[in-house]
Amino acid sequence: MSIFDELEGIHAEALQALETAASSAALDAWYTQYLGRKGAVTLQTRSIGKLSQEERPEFGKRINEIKQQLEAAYAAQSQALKAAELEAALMSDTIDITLPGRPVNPGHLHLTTQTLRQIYDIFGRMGFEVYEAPDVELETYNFDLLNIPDYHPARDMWDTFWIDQKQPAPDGRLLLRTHTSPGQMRVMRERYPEPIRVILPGKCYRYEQITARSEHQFYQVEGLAVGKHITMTDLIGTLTQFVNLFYGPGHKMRVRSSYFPFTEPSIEVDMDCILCGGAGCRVCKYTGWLEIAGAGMVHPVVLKNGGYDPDEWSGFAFGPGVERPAMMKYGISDIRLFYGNDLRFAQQF
Ligand code: FA5
Repeated sequence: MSIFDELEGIHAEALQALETAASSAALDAWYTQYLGRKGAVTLQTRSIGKLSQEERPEFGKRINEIKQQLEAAYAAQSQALKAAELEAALMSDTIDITLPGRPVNPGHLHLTTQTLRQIYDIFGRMGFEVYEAPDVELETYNFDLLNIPDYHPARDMWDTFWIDQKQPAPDGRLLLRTHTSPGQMRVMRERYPEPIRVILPGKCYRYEQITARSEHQFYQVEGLAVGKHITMTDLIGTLTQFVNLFYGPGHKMRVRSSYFPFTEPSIEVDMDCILCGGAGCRVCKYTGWLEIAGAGMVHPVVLKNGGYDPDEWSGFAFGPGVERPAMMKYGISDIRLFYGNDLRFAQQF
């Protein structure tokens, strides 16, 4: 077979193969096989040396013609394939508007937020407004002004996360508030000489072991009332009303003498165990009672630090948590479930 015949054979074969290249990948392979650097047509140019001087121009011309034809055929086929592929993609992407929609999960408020809102609502009805104080607090507001100086052993009641300060701040050391009580001082200093009736919700932080009952971040809702004739009876009446509205009517409440440096006298408030109705169970440690808040009459030193003359003014304060009351109300046995991000828990409320 002459070199010319061989060339024509390759030409015919390439055209036929092109017709069967039905995908971009097959087309690329075809191009490499015939027109690529080591393709069959390209390699034919090397045969030119085997021809006589007279035959060479004719052979060269024919190779060029074939190359051009194949390039054109390749371009046409490539365009046709792309159009077909686009058409197929468009067909498969077609939106079938008759299909039923996928349900959208809109989410809902977290149990902590729901509980906070219930608490705002209850105290709002009793005339308390919401006051927000900072999470990052000065040591002096969290402790000293609340009658807990540096040397005071009561500081051990609140294990503290201190803020790492590169340079000492002029107003003293910073910390993450260990309770919402420093807000008492902020609101008093801002509002003097007006009477006060506020709740101060917020997150508290304690360098504590995490257990089923204790988190190192949790919420409290501080309550503060300051006026001219406020007594312990007002405090107990307010808390009784809270228990009735939050847990439902018919609950018993009791107060026990306690100690907080910023209240005098101080009390611990208990209610009958919501799970066993006071009969005694594991949750109430078989006492029939559950602690719901620390409270007391605002200490004269604290009133004075807030700008209020204790001979003229008096006040009460209380500080329940939020998660623990919610645990009691909804029968939740482990506080860690609140912030574990398990949807099976969150979706129940
Ligand atoms: C206080 O923090 C006082 N500031 C409360 C107070 C305010 C007393 C005003 C008098 C007047 P205590 O450390 O007991 O007190 O915390 C109060 C409530 O916060 C507890 O009853 C509990 O509900 C909640 N609490 C405390 N520590 C944790 C914790 N680690 N995890 C979850 N809740 C907690």
